[in-house]
Amino acid sequence: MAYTLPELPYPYDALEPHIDRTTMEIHHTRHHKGYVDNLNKAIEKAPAEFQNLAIEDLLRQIDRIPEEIRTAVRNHGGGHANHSLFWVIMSPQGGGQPSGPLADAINRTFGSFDAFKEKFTATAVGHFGSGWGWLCVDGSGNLIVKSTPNQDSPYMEGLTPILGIDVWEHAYYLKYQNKRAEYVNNWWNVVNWSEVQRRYEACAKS
Ligand code: MN3
Repeated sequence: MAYTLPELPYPYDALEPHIDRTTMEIHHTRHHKGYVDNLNKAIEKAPAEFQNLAIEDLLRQIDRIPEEIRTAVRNHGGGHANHSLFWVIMSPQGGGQPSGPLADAINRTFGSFDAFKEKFTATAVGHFGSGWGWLCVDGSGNLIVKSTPNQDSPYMEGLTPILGIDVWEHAYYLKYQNKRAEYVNNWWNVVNWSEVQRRYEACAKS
């Protein structure tokens, strides 16, 4: 079973003006597709136990993947998982603030939603070079804000990402050029909190 490029749950222009149509189309049809194709090429050479795994389960075992293909799985498998999450935690009906158990956990952990937002923004904007900013849940249910380099995934560290922003230049350069902070600040307007809440609550149950 090969990994496949997921459809976006909205049209390419749906996140305008915050993320432009051309960026979304290139990002999905070329960048994400490239990660999927290269992951499939790498995984063909993997032992049977690594075939047919959900991408999250494959990445959780990154240290057990044979060395010849580990870097390819890290980069392209991470890229596939990261982008698959990224598309669904955004929505044209996004923005605002979370509610329910996630809002309570954010207040408990960071003091307030604004303090969380400030920390997440500073982490994403301040990450040097290509990478991702994340809100993750650890094995004890704690919330963690962090960044990862390149296409490294929080699953590789035993964390479950529930919100993430791509801060590779390909995610914003056409519209924002070098102004990453402006991109990150505008991105909050498209965050799909109901999906992030659903993912948080799924962690709490498991
Ligand atoms: Mn990207």
